[in-house]
Amino acid sequence: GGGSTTAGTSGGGDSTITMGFSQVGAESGWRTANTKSVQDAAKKAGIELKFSDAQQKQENQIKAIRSYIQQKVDIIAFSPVVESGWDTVLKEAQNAKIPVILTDRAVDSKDTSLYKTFLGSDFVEEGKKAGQWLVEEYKDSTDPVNIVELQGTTGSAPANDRKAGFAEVIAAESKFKIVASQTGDFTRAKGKEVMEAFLKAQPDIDVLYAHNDDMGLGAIEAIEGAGKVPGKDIKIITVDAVKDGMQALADGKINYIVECSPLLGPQLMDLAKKVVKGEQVPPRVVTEETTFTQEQAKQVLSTRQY
Ligand code: GYE
Repeated sequence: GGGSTTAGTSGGGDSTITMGFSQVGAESGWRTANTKSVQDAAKKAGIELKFSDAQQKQENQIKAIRSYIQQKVDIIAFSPVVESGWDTVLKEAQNAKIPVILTDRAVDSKDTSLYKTFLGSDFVEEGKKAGQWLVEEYKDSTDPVNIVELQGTTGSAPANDRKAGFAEVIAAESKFKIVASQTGDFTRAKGKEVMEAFLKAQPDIDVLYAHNDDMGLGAIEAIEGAGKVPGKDIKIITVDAVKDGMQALADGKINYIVECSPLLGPQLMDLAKKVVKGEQVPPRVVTEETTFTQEQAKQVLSTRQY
């Protein structure tokens, strides 16, 4: 347990692994489901979990990681709120010989020996899937398509990558135009607020691309508040496929959702056990995901786990 040098095997037969986990926050339905998945899986795996919520602030995550180092946990896992600025604290963990696993979001550190593996989705691919749906949806039209984009948290891997993947695919046709793009911090409240501003500034919006369901759901309130019909007057594409998002999709208010699974807990605990034992793990573990149309949402809604 925490405090052991050869973790899991030392001192009086205490083989419990202690994991320090620094979560991004509680900004979205996805995050809530992810936290539950991690907590449930730790319990099931017999791993002692020290959990902290950083409220979307990098400084809080750095503090949490430093405290886990001080407590000599066996392993640290965290979901980095933004991509940059982690080298110093990761080096501190490495010097203390505490292995680190990245879950959900990536860091941009050049030195990949600073962490053992990165478990999570391929966010560029998610952005591409969103773009591909749009290309297909407008394949018979030559008219300009005006798109507004609600970005995730500035500097986060999912915001950077979902933007890039989407932009790459729609760039193939000049009719697609992103007329406004701004962060909504992955929250419902901010999604609503920014969409209200978009609607005031942009007379002609055809499509909303929101980097997560929650911002899309907030935007739906703004669109309805402006007397427009979401899913019809403005087509909406989001990412995640949490229950509320899937409900809105089934109801015709969202047009397409790219799935991003928050159920990373069991895989994280498996990887953690292997790393603590000194076993080799793949440097990158990508989550499997799909996409949903309105018809598909109606079919699977009742069986969604999150
Ligand atoms: O899409 C969003 C959450 O990092 C994949 O963070 C995650 C994203 C998810 O707030 O809803």
